Amino acid sequence: MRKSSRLILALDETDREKALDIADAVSGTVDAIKINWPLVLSAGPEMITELSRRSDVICDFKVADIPNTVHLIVDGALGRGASAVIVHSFTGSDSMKEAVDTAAGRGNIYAVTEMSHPGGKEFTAPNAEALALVGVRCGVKGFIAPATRPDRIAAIRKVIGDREILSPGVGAQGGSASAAISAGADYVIVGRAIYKSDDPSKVAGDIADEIRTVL
Ligand code: O7E
Repeated sequence: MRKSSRLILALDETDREKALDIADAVSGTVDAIKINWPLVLSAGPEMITELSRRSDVICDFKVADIPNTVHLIVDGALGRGASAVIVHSFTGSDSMKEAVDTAAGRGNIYAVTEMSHPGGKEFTAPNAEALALVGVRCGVKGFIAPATRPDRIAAIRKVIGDREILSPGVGAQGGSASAAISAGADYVIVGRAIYKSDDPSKVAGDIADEIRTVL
């Protein structure tokens, strides 16, 4: 994934045509497009391939399963053209290692350690540093840390060295792109603030400009 605007679009739009229009509008600005179950369930897994012609695609399937099932999901997503897959880290080192081994030479694995919504403070935040250490040992490319709590981005950065941090929670969830980058994130992930706006291209450009002010 290139590291230019440091902005990743979370394309949770469920209308296939609208999703493709938005992807076309912002693909020159964003460094990657992240897709999740809402778009895959409504438009089909072929959207992974379709979008991969426009941008790097990160499949945010938050995989949380036994190693064999992790292998099948990661293999399927990369086989359709994804550049990266996101997995949960709480499943443990064997599942995370299986994801990394399956992706080797074909793509990257990012691990979720702490979620950005208020409920993320209940179980994920208290365990995030320990989960991140396991992810480092398993060789993941990077981690997901919450833009809604920049102090937590800084805390995860201390544990993971120079591995990447992708940070969701900007805009609709109240987080700030520049604060997340300043706290140590490499990229921010933005969904509704872009894909629900009247002018996705302009909003993406504005967020990229904001990020540039703190680089
Ligand atoms: O709030 P939005 O609309 O900007 O969308 C945020 C996206 O990031 C959405 O797809 C959501 O599923 C995802 N996300 C979070 O919001 N919080 C998290 O803690 C983790 C993710 C996520 O993407 O995890 C993997 C990157």
